[in-house]
Amino acid sequence: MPQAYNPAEVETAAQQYWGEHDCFTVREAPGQDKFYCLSMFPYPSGRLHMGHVRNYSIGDVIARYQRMRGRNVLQPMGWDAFGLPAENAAIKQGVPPSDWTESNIDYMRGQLQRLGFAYDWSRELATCRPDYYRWEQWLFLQLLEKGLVYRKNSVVNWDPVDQTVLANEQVVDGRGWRSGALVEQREIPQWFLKITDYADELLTDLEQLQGWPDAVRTMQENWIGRSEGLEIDFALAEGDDALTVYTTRPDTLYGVTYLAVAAAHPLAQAAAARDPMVAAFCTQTAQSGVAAATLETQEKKGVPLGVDALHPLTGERVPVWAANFVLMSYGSGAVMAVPAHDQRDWEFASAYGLPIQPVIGETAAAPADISEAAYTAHGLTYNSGDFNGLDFEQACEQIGSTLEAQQQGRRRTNYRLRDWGVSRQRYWGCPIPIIYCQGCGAVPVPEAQLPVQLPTGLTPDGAASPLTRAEDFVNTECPKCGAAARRETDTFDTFFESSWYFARYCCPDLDTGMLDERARYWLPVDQYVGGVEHAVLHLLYARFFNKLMRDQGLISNDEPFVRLLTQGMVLKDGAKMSKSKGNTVDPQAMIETSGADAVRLFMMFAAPPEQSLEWSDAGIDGASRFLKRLWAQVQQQIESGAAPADQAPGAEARELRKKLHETIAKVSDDIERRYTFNTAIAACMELLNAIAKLDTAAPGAQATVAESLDALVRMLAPIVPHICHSLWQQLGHAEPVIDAAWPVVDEAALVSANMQIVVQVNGKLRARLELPADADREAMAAAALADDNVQKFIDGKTLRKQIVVPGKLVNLVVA
Ligand code: ANZ
Ligand code: ZN
Repeated sequence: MPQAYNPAEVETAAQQYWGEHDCFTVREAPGQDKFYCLSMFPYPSGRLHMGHVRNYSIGDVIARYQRMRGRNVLQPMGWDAFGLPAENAAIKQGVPPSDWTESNIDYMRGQLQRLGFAYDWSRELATCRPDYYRWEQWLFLQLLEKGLVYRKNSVVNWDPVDQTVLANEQVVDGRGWRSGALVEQREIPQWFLKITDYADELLTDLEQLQGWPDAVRTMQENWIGRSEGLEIDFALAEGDDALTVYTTRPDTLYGVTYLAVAAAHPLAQAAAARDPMVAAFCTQTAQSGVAAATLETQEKKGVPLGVDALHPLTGERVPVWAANFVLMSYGSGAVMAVPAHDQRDWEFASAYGLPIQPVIGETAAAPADISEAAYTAHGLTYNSGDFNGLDFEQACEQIGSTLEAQQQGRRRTNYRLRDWGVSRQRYWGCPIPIIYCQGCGAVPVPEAQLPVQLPTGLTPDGAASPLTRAEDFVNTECPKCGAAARRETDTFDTFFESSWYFARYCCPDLDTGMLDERARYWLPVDQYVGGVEHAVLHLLYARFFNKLMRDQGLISNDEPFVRLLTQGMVLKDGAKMSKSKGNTVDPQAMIETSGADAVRLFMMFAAPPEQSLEWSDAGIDGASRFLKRLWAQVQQQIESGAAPADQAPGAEARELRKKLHETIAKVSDDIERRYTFNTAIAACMELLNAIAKLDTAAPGAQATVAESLDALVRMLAPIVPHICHSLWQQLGHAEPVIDAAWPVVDEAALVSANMQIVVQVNGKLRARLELPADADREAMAAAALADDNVQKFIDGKTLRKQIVVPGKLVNLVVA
């Protein structure tokens, strides 16, 4: 009596087996190829969503596949456990963030286990635990010593009613999310990491990342934003001072009609002290926010400073303005405005009636038309003194050299990338290990006193961080002079934790250091899988931390992630599944009704991993039906007993074998190189159909079906591991399918039982014939001569010559 497929039973049994045999705990095995497969760890928000299920199914398929290819595979899992949602939940429900977080972790761990992911749970980490964050406090202090950390004033969103700093996402239309109060910009001292010291390496090493999607590398490149240009000093008409500007278009120098500085520039500030109009403009600009995107689109506004500068080549006077589109934090906070060839300058000049002087054209004979908009393309110089008729490179070179010789110019590289402000005025994060002393200033916490533990019992109420009121935490002694002192109450940006967790998984139990030699064995991560929403910041910070840890002598790899797969979104009715849209499907319910394998199969089958996936209940049913068919086919095979020995396979069996080995080749390539798990599954489905179709009475059928099912179960094992675990056992194998070797292509089987040949008469195609693959020259010629159509063309003529190319063609020469 064949057993019916019962997913719940099969899945419990497989998971029990993996647990009892500790199947996924790994150790370093020097000499064996290692493979580190990592999926981005989740924020423990409460329950898994479909995006998680998809992400982790993809990672698991790759990990299990690599294991069957004989690699020593590490696949860990953990929790990105600090962050704002825990504080929000605490405010709503009155529970401390630690309790909320830990109970979410317990629930979600159970869900991941129910899905059968092959994680080494012995390495599980949660970033909110002191044995983890202690080492980032340690690293921070090392960097402070090295001069890679500094403190400076920086702007935050201040809610005057709740008396608290707000994260950007807590500011809704300029108002505090809870109080509704108008948010103010305030300057407070904050800690920064000098990521800009690594800007150049972060950019050039993108070259190494050939296993990353091009789009992600481009996004990183743009974010770093390297720009090569010239710094030019414009002497001020009165006094000895000069105003330095940064430009990437030295070729347009003769088109400068005014200079513009940021409102925060010292020259504007000095003018503000004299002139109330300037003062009013500066205050207003300071309030209106600093987001780069708004700078591009906002109305161009400015005010003249009443100061003139001198053009470094013509000596002409040009007025200096303050303008809201100039950023204090970029270049020198001042620009030479060329309204004819820069659109922002053009809009500004048009608004304030400043002259627009074209100096670039498509030909040297006439400048471009700039009556409707600036001409921003490169071209030839015009109306440019000694520098007419030059192209962009020539003009930059010659003008640059001239200014350098005058000591009024310097070549310079700038980056858009800013240093990373890591201070957050939040409770649920890693404490920044600093103590403030009246006498000694900011003093690092001595290494022996680490970790600085976050008190876990506090419940935030929406106003200032409860840490600032936790007197036991705040009050301490200065490590230098012993005087009463106060602890830093800011915590790290939670990107801090996620920037190095991939390394800590290698040695999560280490309590004498951040990393040990195990990290050198496992790193870099061979395959990283996660959402494309992390393409810029998380990946950039992780790459940065990797280099910091390398320069600290902890690891030796330059880059953390060799290959990156960015998975697409899960959609429902064409829209992103999300709580706010109310269109979520809870994976838990699907797992309970259809089983983990069906959910995994559907996820991997419905779309290639990098594209969005449209959720469909019918799709889940289709997946279940396929699993039932697979199960039934194996049952049938088992019932039919052992294959008769020494029965030579006939043409039909040989065709199935050919299909089998073609499938092995395709599935291997689809999983390993192309990541197209959907087409791999489609090929497996076709193979199952071909197996079912083969007449069981055909010569050699049974042995070929046995071989095919053996391989099919192994090929599907990474995707639907539970059912394959069971079927593999039922097929009589002692070792579990997770340790079975991936099937190997038999090249000989790929050769078809038949071959196609063409027949020509006097070089003209007259027939195509299908012959047995082993037909020799005589058999080919005989078949050619016997063909009806060929007969028509040789009938009544003399056969002069007969050319046979084995396996290909027969040419009959007649006269
Ligand atoms: C003159 C000029 C003429 C410019 C022209 C552009 C086109 P990237 O490529 O991003 O480095 N700029 C320089 N500092 C600035 C600041 N602090 N705030 C706003 N804009 C600033 O851009 C460099 C260009 O951006 C510089 O080249 C400068 O304008 C402007 F036809 O100088 B340019
Ligand atoms: Zn002191």
